[in-house]
Parts: sequence; structure tokens; C-alpha cells
Amino acid sequence: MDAQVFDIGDTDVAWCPGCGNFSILKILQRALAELQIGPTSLVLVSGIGQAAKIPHYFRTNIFNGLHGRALPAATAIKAADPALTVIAESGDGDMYGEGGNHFIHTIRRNPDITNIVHNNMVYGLTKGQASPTSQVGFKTPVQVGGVFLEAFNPLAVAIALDAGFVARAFSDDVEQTKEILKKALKHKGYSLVDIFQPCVSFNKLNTHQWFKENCYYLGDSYDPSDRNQAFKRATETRKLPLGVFYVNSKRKSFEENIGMQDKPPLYERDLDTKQLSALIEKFKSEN
Ligand SMILES: Cc1ncc(C[n+]2csc(CCOP(=O)(O)OP(=O)(O)O)c2C)c(N)n1
Ligand code: SF4
Ligand SMILES: [Mg+2]
Repeated sequence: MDAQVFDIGDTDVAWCPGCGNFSILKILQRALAELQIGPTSLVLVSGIGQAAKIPHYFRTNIFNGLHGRALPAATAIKAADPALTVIAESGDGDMYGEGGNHFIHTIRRNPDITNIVHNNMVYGLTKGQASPTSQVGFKTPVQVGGVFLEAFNPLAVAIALDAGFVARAFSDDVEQTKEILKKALKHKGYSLVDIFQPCVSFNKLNTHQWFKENCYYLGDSYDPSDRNQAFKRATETRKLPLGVFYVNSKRKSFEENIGMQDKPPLYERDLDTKQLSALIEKFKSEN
């Protein structure tokens, strides 16, 4: 399959020239095409933000919902049609800030979805306020004296919650990021891929060059089944590791737990609507 199947043709793209979002868009399209996942079997779910505009530039099924609410929508879509490939994709603010509670409980629930986070360490759309992953000392028009809160560490939180697949990538590294995304898409259960994505307009601290100088890859000898080691690597701060930190394929998925994994799509299921009607009537009579 050619990645061009996802092209939407001529359109105005709202992203700034040089933004890391362009490369994530292309890499994801290539990863999907190489896995033979086409536009009709995919749903791309996002919230609000610059990263969350990615479904606008993708020829596939999309759901662009409320700020921070991509994960519950994605969980429901997967349960409604388990044959679909479902991706929840947004920015660091949307997923870890406004959507932080969903982030925690989606990992616990373990739906078979891929969670891609464009981590530019800033609120891009609203013009440069600090986000949960902004670094200490980062100055913004709001945080004029510099950020003083320690940055939220999504990988450490995900590993602590025993997420089945936890990885970090860098948008400039096309081949490595594509391979990480392919592994995440193939994983059965929730997978997190946090992608460092330079925001050239509002984050002058964590630039393309900064990520190049401050990241390194875990390497071939690294064992992603070792949870303690994964946690240790995820909390490193001097240099930031990239790659697949942790894999645990033993957890049952949400769809398996609720007996939906082999079910046809919701619109083809025999539903007993009598019980639902009775419940609605009871609610109406009581209110
Ligand atoms: C409930 C609500 N709160 C706040 C906003 C304003 N808002 C829109 S996008 C955004 C932050 C987005 O940041 P991030 O998810 O990191 O995306 P980026 O633009 O950096 O890609 C905020 C605070 C909103 N639209 N709705
Ligand atoms: S503001 Fe930042 S994140 Fe948004 S499109 Fe421009 S460079 Fe990208
Ligand atoms: Mg952001």
C-alpha cells in the first residue's frame, strides 16, 4: 500500500513552516501503509490543539472532539467495532493536562488502541504557555519568572501503571520513529508513543538542535521486558533516552475483558433494546 492513500489533496495547513508536526504526519502515514492498514479500517481520534489538527490532514475516518477527551472516545470506538485500528493522537497539553485523568484510567483499562502524543513541551495553539511537560526554567509570557514545577513524566507514569507498550521517539528521526510506531500499532492493548516535536514558534528552548543534542537511543542490548530497568531509564534527565522502554503483552485488553474482541461492529449486533427503553421510561417517570 502507498502512503498516498491518506493524502487529502490541496488544503490549507495551519501549522508553521519547520514544525515537527509535518514529519509526524508523514511518518504515521508511511507506518500505516507499510502495515497495510488503509483509510477505511482506521479511525483517528483527537482533542484540541495544534497536534490535534492532524486528523484534518488525513484521508480516513476521524473524530475531532473536546479538549483532553480523545482517549475515552477512542476506547468507545474500539469497543463498538473491534476490527478497526484506533489511534488517539494529540498534544502534550491535551493528553497529559486537560486529559490527564483519562490518560491514567485508559492505561488501567487497557483498550487495544495506540496513543500518540506530540510532545513539544508547550501549549502551541494558545501561543506559548507552559504545558505539563515544560521544563523547569522555561520562560513564557505567563510563566515570566520561568516554570518552577517539575515536568510531568508520562513514560514513568505509564510504566508505573504497567502499560503494555511504552515508547518515546523524535519527529526528526524518520526511520526510527516509523519503526517504533509500527511496533506500537501491532501491540495488542494500549500503547503509548510520546514523540518529541519541536515547536519552532513558541518553544525556543527545546529546538530541533536541542533534541538532537539531548537525546540518545536505548540500543539493541536494551531489554524492554524489564520493568524496573524501564522505569529507571524513563526517569533519566541528563540525557533523554528514545526507543521502546517497556513491553508487557500479558495483560488482557479492555475488549477481551468485556467480551467484545470478536464481536461484529455495533450496527450489526442484535441488541435487546427493550431493557434500554424500560430504563429510559423509569428515568422519565422518576424525574
Ligand atoms: C476546556 C478548554 N480549556 C482550554 C482551552 C484552550 N486550549 C486550546 S488548545 C490548548 C492547549 C493545547 O496544547 P497541546 O495539547 O500541547 O497542543 P499543541 O497546540 O502544543 O500541539 C488550550 C489550553 C480549550 N480550548 N478548552
Ligand atoms: S505553533 Fe508550534 S506546534 Fe503549532 S504549528 Fe507552529 S510550530 Fe507547530
Ligand atoms: Mg503542546
